[in-house]
Amino acid sequence: MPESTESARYESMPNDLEPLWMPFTANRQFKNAPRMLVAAEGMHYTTADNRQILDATSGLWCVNCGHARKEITEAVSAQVGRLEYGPGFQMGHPASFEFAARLAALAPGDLDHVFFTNSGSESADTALKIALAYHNISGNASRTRLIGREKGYHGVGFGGIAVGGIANNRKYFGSAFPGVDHLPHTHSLEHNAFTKGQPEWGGHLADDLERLVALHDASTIAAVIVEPMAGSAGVILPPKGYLKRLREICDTHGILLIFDEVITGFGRLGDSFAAERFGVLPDIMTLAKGLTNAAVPMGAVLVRKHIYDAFMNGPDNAIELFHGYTYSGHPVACAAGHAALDIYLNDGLFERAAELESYWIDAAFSLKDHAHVIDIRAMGLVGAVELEPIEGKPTARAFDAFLKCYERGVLIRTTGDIIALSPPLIVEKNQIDQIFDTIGGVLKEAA
Ligand code: PXG
Repeated sequence: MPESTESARYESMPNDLEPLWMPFTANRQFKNAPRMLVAAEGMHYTTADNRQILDATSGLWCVNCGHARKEITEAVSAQVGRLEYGPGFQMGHPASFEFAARLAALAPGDLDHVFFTNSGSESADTALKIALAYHNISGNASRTRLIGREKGYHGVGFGGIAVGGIANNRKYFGSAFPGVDHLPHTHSLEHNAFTKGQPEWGGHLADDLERLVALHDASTIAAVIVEPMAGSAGVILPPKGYLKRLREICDTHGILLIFDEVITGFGRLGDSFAAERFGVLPDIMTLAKGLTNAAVPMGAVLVRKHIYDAFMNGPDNAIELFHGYTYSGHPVACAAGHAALDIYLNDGLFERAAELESYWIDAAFSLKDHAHVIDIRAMGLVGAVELEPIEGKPTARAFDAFLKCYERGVLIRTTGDIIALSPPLIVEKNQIDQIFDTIGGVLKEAA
């Protein structure tokens, strides 16, 4: 294809928007007034009408190093030319082993074995399957029950929606998976509104796991999965002591603890992982998004040594886990992952997020007295501004703010009536100001 035609394909408005069924999108509304992104660099997107949009959401919480990083582009294109694909079943290539070793070294404790997937959803399903299989091969085949949490998001696979706790993501799809139960969520405007950082109230909600153990018996429970900070539900930070308490109860009863760190991994909370930030070691950790800076899709599941070792008992020539994807450990994704990890470490981006935290929190709290703001939550470089829903029109107030911010050059994300913010970790202070000034202006006008 001549270059001019090719660039037209990627940089101008398409003739026909109809055939694409867009994910998690109001298709007809979008197609009536499309918001089309054609390029990106650093902190900004370029739109089809050639406007610069400040990215306050790292795409979908995933472009933590900022856009179009040259190091990643070069690593990816070199790998496509060197080995674009190699089978991952019964064959290997160096980049996946090297990347697994680097992730194991970065992860806390003995989370030292890595299973590669292609997305956060696949990571969640993989983690749940590993938990079930682990108990099965360890002589505890009755441990088949999985425990999630209300408002949890673990992607859209059947396992993920079974343990997930967002009604719209589950209600159309049958009972999904038998024997699942849920802990209560920890969101409370009554007790915790406008808390900076981790809330004081709610640590005791972890004790509900004891109630589920009493109800079902520990011998039936395989694992508990939670996001250390609930992202999709609107940035719900863990109450003080909550995660430690979950860890203790899991230890008491031989239940595996899974942290879904698809959003919290790679610096979002001012540390490599939430497990580090909160000082609680899970048995299994799921990753995706920032793993490759989203340049190539990839997910990963990290497991502690005793879990991997439990599988390594049969004959040497037996496949130990009947699970995997055509693209597990894809060479091009590994190349992107290596380059992203280099950037995180060389540029000190996790530390940068920690250093900016107090500036970020103060900037977020500058919106405290705006009309209809009923809560602000923030930590690391993540934050939420919760708005009072318009009576009879839930989500409308936040979506209106989303559209107006986009018109004014700032990309935010909304979930329900909550504005969720997660800028790339390269964000500058003046850009933080721009994000909250723009939102503040929009809220003031709408009031
Ligand atoms: N676990 C968690 C904690 C997530 O946040 C997934 C799993 C699934 O990842 P994949 O790669 O399969 O989408 C996610 C994804 C939002 C939003 O704005 C959140 C996600 C994805 C898209 C939008 O709330 N989280």
